[in-house]
Amino acid sequence: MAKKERKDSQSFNEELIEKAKKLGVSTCLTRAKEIKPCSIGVTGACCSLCYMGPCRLAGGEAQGVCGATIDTITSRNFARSVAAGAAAHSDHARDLVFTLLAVALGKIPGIKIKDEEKLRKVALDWGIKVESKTTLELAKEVAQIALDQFSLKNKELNFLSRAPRKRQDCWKKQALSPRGIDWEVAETLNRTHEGTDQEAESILNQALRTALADGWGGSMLATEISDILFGTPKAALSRINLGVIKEDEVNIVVHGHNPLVAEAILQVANENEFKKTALERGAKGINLIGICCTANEILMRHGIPSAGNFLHQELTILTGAVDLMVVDVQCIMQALAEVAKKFHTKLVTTSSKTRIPGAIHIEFNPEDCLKKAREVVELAIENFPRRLKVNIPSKETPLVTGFSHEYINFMLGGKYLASLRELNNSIIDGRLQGVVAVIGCNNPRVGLNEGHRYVVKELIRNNVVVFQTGCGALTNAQYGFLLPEAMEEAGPILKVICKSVGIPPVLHLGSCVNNSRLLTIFSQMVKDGGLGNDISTLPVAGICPEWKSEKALSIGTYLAASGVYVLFGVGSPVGASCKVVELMSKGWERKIGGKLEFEPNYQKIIQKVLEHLKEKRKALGLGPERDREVHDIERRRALLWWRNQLKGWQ
Ligand code: SF4
Ligand code: MSK
Repeated sequence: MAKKERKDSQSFNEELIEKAKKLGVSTCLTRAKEIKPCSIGVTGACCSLCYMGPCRLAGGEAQGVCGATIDTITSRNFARSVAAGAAAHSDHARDLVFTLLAVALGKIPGIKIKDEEKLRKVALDWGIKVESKTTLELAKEVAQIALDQFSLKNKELNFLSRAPRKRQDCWKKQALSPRGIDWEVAETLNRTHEGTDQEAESILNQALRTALADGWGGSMLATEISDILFGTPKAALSRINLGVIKEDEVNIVVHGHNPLVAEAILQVANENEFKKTALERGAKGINLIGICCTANEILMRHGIPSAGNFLHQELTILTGAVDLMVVDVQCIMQALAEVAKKFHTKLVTTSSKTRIPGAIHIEFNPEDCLKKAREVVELAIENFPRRLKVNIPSKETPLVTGFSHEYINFMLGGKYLASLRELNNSIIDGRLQGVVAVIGCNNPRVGLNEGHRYVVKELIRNNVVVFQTGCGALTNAQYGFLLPEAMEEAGPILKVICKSVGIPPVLHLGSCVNNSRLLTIFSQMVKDGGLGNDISTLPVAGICPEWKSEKALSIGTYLAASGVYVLFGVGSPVGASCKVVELMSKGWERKIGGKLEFEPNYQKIIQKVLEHLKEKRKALGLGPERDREVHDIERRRALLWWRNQLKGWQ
């Protein structure tokens, strides 16, 4: 299955790239070939922090005008990127907190809290008394405490208490426990200002603190509050690829990150009035489609199909069938406006934080989101008759999505025994070698998703269960890896597990901010027992094969700071400094149990990760896979039947 999808998926991308060339439109894929990366900046050796420079340090001994060394410059550049990534995730979270507050105060009558149980759980985790409080009262209290997380002064972030005790102690011992989210981001900018912190290790410590404020702060808040507001994902079937765009319907593509815009449009697009107007305009209906992480959010919660990943944003417009593309924040290419101009497509921005020249701006605020969503849908319907020639690749690939932390617990233990114990047991008895999170973006410099496809294929072949998020998940969904049928590419034991539980070998956990689900899952794996007393003792790892975003650097750093070995593909933004490379690898491993390395060779990434899982297993005394008999579901049923018969005879 996966093999067949792979070929088709590539071929129709190429078809549209050809179309772009004929129309004289450039895409990120063509621009990535034309623009070579700066050979000095690519390894972090360029400093532009002040106007005595920019200073480009080409040799190991060189210094900037201020005397800054290569170690200082690369660590400062890295820390600044982490701060930018943390700020992006956390500002996204802040917008959701304001949405929750607006709902709690009754300011958005059309939006209701979907997961009251999760609201109560978060409230209890935070020590809020839940008895005798209404849902809206609790929502207000949770929102207010969530807002405080951005500016905490003498307290640690609330969600740090989810981490295993040993991890919390490690952060305390190393003075890494983050304070308020905004505090850490602002302090990173100050420390890395020209003439401030000049010691690489100290600068990197601040990068760790800031990343932790993202993972256990901003990203976790964004995940939990989105679940409370819009529902905690459950397994669902959906589809992906450009073929989900429909020739005879009004196509609205939602792109970006904040789920509010997409949720509001989804809600109003189903109103009868709009369905009727769409019919009057000659369309059979209204088709909502996601791109990038907005796609992940609405795929996970509603099974809304996705046209693809980060690399597909320009290609969707090139089909000529997108009546309107609506964007909010992050990962939105400025080139979209130029591509849209060649077609009838309306490009709509919705956030004051992301204005694009040439786009129509319809600003969404929590209080008026449904009204603004109606304006967007109306505009899309109006635009439908203006379509010219369309060219929609016919291929679409089915997928299974919705593996929230809660759903994985339910899937493995049912409603009353929900836990990750079964996952731990499979690792303990050697059926599974471990768990690897494959995260992050697509990078057009890598070619058509070679990295994501290769690492996932190799991991499942080696009986490693894969959790995927972000655009990587959308990529491998296109290759059929998010389907139970992909078990045919898995190692024999993982295949049997997938067959008996009824899951794909690659589980889709959601968007970029949903990487915080990994922290919750890894913490629970420790608590559920048998795999040591810290995240750093688990046979787990993270791979970010095709990173491009500062957010990816923040994610990788918070996973490392939480005790995980993380490998990034593509290239190293700190490669200019051997000292910084060493500090982030062996140095962090000694200090915090996790480490971050950059390795452009995908075969080596897999070798290193498998070796790491083996070492972790050995340290736990688990050894290699046990020689045991594995049964598929039919054989298990037969055994159960015989056991019951025997009981009856005794
Ligand atoms: Fe150059 Fe120092 Fe200014 Fe950086 S901070 S640009 S190294 S003078
Ligand atoms: S959208 S940050 S390309 S995963 Fe979250 Fe995709 Fe990376 Fe953007």
